[in-house]
Amino acid sequence: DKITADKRNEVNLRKSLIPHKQLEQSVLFERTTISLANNLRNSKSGIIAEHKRRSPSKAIINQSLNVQDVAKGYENAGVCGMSVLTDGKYFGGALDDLLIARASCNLPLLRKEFIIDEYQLLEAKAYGADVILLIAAILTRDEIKKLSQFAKRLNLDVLLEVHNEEELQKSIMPSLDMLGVNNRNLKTFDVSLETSKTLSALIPDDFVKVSESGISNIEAIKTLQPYGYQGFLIGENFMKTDNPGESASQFIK
Ligand code: IGP
Repeated sequence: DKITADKRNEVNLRKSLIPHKQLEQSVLFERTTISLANNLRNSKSGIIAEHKRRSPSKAIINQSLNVQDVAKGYENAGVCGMSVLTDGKYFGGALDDLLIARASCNLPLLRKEFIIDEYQLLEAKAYGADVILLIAAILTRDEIKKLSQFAKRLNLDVLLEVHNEEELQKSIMPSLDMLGVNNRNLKTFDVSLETSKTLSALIPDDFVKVSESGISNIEAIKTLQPYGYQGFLIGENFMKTDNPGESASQFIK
């Protein structure tokens, strides 16, 4: 589809400008990564707080904050990890946002991106990520396998995102660490926590369960925990405020 075609062009351009050897030689490539999955298994809050300037569903969320302040705020709040949108076209993010977040905090960082190529995993590593997102809706089972196995070789955690049972069934494999259920319908942008509730029973226990999108209060988390969710990916609810770190801290006791 459209997003995949856009990404293909972007990745080809990037590859021609920065060869993969150069990424592999960057300083951060040697860094020891931090496991978000382990953090989530050992934490009560389970919050993964996102940096997101805008989105296709909401237009502008926040354009005035800088990544450094947001990262430090989230870390001080005590979140388990931070998600950084690196897609420019749809979300107004950049790989440099990831780099700045890395320089500003010690949280495990998720590169939030439409990953379609192993080259983007080398970029994730070179720019300081600890975790990568794979979206079942845009990948075949073979692609998920190839990309997740490559990520594991780079010591990156893998969060696999699904929206429905079919995507879940096609994706289950041992090279994944976390299974994320996206509560936002990709076509209508409607959010419903029912998606997380329905799919939870189908996720094998070896994976950390993460509920993504549309979480706007602590009650939502309390509702999802009995279904086995240990991770809660929250963007807009924090980013729409003047102080995302302070907003996140209200979710953590
Ligand atoms: C965060 P929200 O509703 O709290 O801002 O959602 C996160 O789940 C959302 O940004 C997201 C996303 C994605 C963005 C989930 N999966 C895939 C881009 C691509």
